Amino acid sequence: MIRGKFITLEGGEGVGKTTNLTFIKDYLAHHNIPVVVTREPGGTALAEKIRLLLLDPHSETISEQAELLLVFAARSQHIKHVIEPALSQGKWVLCDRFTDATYAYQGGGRNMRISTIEHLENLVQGSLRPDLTLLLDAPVEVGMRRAKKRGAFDRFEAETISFFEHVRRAYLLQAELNPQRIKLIRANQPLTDVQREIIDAMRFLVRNQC
Ligand code: T5A
Repeated sequence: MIRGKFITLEGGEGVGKTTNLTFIKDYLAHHNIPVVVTREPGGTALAEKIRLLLLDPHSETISEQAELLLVFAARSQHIKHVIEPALSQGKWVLCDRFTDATYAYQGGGRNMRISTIEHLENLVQGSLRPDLTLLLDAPVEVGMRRAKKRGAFDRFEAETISFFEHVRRAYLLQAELNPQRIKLIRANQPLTDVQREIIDAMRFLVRNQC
């Protein structure tokens, strides 16, 4: 059995990850590629409970360290019960956020040590890394304006503009450090143009599969 491919979607708040997830799923289905769509934090019953804890705007103050460990606890469950089984059955996995979000939010936003994140990444993931990451990038104000339309903010969305500028910068740094894996998509354009860039970024991986 040929192992499936692992694709992740990343970017700041409201840049259009969820919107484009369905588009990518349909594109893969069109090429007869079986795909599991999932998200982080979340993807299993326990990991979804951890997600609720992390996003709850009314929770007690969560320390930066507790936040980081909760993110990786959810990820550990997700990898063991969803991601690895699907990949080893030859399915592709399309995931709304993964560890680049930890580098961006906990590393960039919360200023946690990158070496600590790397250590947890190696511990929890072993050699598992995405085959392709689509990084949707747009100015912070654009994403926040779009996210605002959806209503009440969660615990992260209630952060300051400066926090999100740090998140964006950390994402762009990840792209610079991993140019083979991370493809930058300009999300501040009409949806059809965003989706054209997504297809361009995915073509190579899909062509090799067909
Ligand atoms: N987190 C997560 C961490 O801190 N560390 C971690 O390791 C991980 C994995 C998860 C939160 O957890 C944090 C980061 C996050 O704060 P989430 O729900 O995954 O939360 O993330 P959000 O960014 O909150 O997801 P959103 O649903 O807000 O944003 P999306 O999915 O990027 O945006 P989407 O698709 O919902 O679009 C927003 C609006 O914009 C419109 C859409 O129609 C929608 O109304 N839109 C466009 N409008 C015009 N032009 C375009 N091109 C558009 N694209 C979308």
